[in-house]
Amino acid sequence: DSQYKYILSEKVGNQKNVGLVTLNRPKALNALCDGLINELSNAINKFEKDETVSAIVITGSEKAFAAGADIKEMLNQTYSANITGGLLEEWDTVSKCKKPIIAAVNGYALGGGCELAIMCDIIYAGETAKFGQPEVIIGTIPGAGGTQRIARSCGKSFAMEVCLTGNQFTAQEAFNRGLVSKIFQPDKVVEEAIKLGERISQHSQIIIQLCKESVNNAFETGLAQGLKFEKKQFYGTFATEDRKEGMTAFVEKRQPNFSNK
Ligand code: CO8
Repeated sequence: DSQYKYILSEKVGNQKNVGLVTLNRPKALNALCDGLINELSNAINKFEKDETVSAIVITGSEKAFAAGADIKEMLNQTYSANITGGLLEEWDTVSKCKKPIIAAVNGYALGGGCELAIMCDIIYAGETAKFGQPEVIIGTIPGAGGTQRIARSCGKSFAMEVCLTGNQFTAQEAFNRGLVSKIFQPDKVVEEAIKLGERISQHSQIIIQLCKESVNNAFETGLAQGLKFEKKQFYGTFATEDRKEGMTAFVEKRQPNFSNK
C-alpha cells in the first residue's frame, strides 16, 4: 500500500493470507508519532476487514521495533489537551483487533514500542532485541498498558523493577518471564512470524476469533469468570459449521475444509 508515509503494508505468505505491517520511520527509530499510529491503525483496520487475511504481523527494522512514543511530539503537550484530545487513543486499534496479531521484534522496543509489542497476541523476538519502559527517565510513566500488562504477564516484582528503573531487558529475559514466546536469530524473526501467521491461518477464522477472545479473558477477569466465559465460547463453537467440519474431517481421516461459518 503506497499511500503510507511511516509504514509499509502488504499481504505476505504463500497464500497471501498474512498482513504484514512494517514500521518505517528509520531516522527516528520508529518513534510512534501521531501520523505513524494513524497509519498503523488504518492498516490494521483494513486487514481486519479483509476476508483473505487471517493473521497480522507487525515489525520494525533490525535496529528498532519502535523506540517509544514520539518524545518531541509530546514535549509541549498539556494535561488539558491530553484529556480533550484523547492523546494516543488510536493505539487501541491494535489491542481491539479481532484477528491474531504477532509482533516480530528486533532492536529497541522501548516505552510505547514495548507496549505496542505487548498489545499484540504473540511476541517473537530476535536475540538482540532490547525491551524496556524508560518513561520514568523522562519524567512520565507508561501510558499504553506497560504497568498493567507486564504486571499481569510477568508478576509484580518484575513489572515494578522494569517500570521503576527504566532499565532495558534482553530478549532472553523477556522469554524467561513469559513475555516473549520464542527467540530467533534477528534475520529470521519476521520470516518465522509470518510462518506462525500462516499456521494460524489454516484454521477456521471464526474459531480462532473465539479462541483469541477466550485467552484474552484471562487478562480481564478472575479465574471463575474466565472459566465460565471459556465454557460458553466452547459451547458456542458447536453453533458453527466449522466445528462440525473439523470433527468430521478427523473421523473421516482427511484435512478439514473450513468455510468460516
Ligand atoms: N521519540 C522521538 N525521537 C526519538 C525517539 C523517541 N522516542 N527515540 C529516538 N528518537 C530519535 C532521536 O531523537 C534521534 O533523532 P535525531 O537524529 O534527530 O537526534 C534518532 O531517533 C536516533 O536516536 P539516537 O541518536 O538517540 O540513537 P541511539 O542509537 O544513540 O539510542 C535509544 C537509541 C537508546 C533507543 C535512544 O534513542 C532512546 O533512548 N530513545 C528514547 C527511548 C524512550 O525514552 N522511549 C520512551 C518514550 S515515552 C513513551 O513511549 C510513553 C508511551 C506512552 C504511550 C501512551 C499511549 C496512550
